[in-house]
Amino acid sequence: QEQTQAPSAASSGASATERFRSDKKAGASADPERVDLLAREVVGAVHDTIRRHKVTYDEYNALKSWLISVGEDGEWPLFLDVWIEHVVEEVATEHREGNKGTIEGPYYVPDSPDQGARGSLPMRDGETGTPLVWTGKVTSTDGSPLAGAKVEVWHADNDGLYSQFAPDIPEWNLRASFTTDENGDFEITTIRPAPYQIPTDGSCGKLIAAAGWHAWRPAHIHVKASAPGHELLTAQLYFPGDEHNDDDIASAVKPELMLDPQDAGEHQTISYDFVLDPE
Ligand code: MBD
Ligand code: FE
Repeated sequence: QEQTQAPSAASSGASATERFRSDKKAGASADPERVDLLAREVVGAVHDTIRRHKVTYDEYNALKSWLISVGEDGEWPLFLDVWIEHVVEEVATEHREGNKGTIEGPYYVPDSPDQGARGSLPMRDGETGTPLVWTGKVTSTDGSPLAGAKVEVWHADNDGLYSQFAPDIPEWNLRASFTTDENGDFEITTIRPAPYQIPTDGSCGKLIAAAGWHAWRPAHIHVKASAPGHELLTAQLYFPGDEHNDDDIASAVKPELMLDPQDAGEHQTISYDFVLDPE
């Protein structure tokens, strides 16, 4: 795997913490009975692991030290979205008949600039990467086209970096929203993103190194598709042949999310539609 520049923990980890706080995603406090049940079960699962594997004081203190540093680095959003969110997503969307989705991850920013039904993600002059032209349609599960649906797209650049989380990238670079036309259609121009390595210099990187894991996610395009009266779909789209499609560190790849890019001279074309579940 070609080595890409890893964004520093200080920039991408801490920005993800600020982002999460300012989006006010943290919901209202849960029902005390739920808190009691869930907290007891999670703590009990830790107790079981300690007994089963005879965890030592050295190991307990290593955990304590690591947990403290995850917070100091601002890497809780990264840790949770990489190792926990995929199961939350699985449970939250198991009833759906429309498109499969997957995790949001730590780098979504709401209110990206709207480009209408057809247009390009904002990018720098000479933005590196194979140009991609993506055509698609948004429909409801009964097949009816959804006009005025919103398709929000964000992805890493050719160095695996996200605008607003890595330094020195224009604010809305490779982030945009689109609104489907009267037939539910859209056409999006962008570049192919690179595989993403989660920061190796922070606490999540320390865990990965200590456990002998790798830090890679396959190249992916993040998307949210939404329409009035329908459930919000959050997904990521992947490219066939990526060496990390089968061992994504974030466990977020599904076969239904695989693209089928076609060469078309200087660029590639992809076709991917969204089917949304009525609320
Ligand atoms: C990413 O780009 C991402 O999508 C996820 C889920 C976690 C870390 C970085
Ligand atoms: Fe991502």
